[in-house]
Amino acid sequence: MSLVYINGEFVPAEKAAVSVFDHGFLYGDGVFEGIRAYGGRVFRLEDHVKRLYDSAQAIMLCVPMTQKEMAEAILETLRRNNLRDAYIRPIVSRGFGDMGLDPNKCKLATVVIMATEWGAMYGDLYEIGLTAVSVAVRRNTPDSLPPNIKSLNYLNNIMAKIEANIKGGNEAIILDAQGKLSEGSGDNIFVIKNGEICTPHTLNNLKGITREAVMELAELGGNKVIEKDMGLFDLYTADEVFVTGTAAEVAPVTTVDGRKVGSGKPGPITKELIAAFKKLTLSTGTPIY
Ligand code: PXG
Repeated sequence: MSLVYINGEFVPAEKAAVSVFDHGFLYGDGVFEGIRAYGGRVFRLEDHVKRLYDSAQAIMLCVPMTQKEMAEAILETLRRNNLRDAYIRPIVSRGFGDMGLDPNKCKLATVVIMATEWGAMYGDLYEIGLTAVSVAVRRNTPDSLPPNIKSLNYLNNIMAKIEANIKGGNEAIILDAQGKLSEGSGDNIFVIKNGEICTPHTLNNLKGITREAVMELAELGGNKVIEKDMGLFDLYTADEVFVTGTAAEVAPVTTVDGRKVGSGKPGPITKELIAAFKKLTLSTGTPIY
């Protein structure tokens, strides 16, 4: 049975519980990360911990441990669960409070770390490509809830996912309030046209760690990634499209709103990046043991 880290203790999964008065549950007041381990190494652990603390800083949430202690707690959770290939979910919520939304009523943040065995998210879709559909729901604006905060309030993304499910898509394409491309429900988007690899700026989406890694890999391969504003037209007329995320990894998109992308099969640059990313995940990272 798996063990869950809760406020410094390891608790058996079925007993791992947080109060219903925790503001993470009452209001989605908290932040989280999604991290992967490959072959006994945690991919970009420090970057994920840094982003967790940046998210916390943005909502004025004090994490009751240092970044170094958090990284160590993540590694220890993996060790206690004897994991080598895993998905790790650290969560920091505002903590126990009363029924009012005032965060000042919560004296101490709740820290939870869960880890589970995990393989490929999309199965054979990495060969075929995903079906993506644009959705009516728009991404939260940066002046209401900045999409850069990986907060426990994921309803914006979940609304998009619900719509994608209804429309029969594997992933949602979310636009911002101006109709600019932002991201998928849980991944960033890349668009390739005439050999040029483009991705939206990160003001209207989460600054993905996989996105960053893929940009580095593209550059190493001699292709600089251009960050720019794009719209649906750019997706409909692209040669290749792919999404990136800790869960999704690098996943080709071969249909957008019923339009075939390029040849309708995963394109050559996408395939190269999938292979390079796989190599990177298996050859780098913080050793667990
Ligand atoms: N955008 C959003 C909105 C995300 O939630 C990414 C981009 C990719 O970021 P990273 O750093 O992982 O490359 C994410 C992260 C899921 C799931 O079940 C996915 C995420 C988070 C939680 C659940 O697919 N992706």
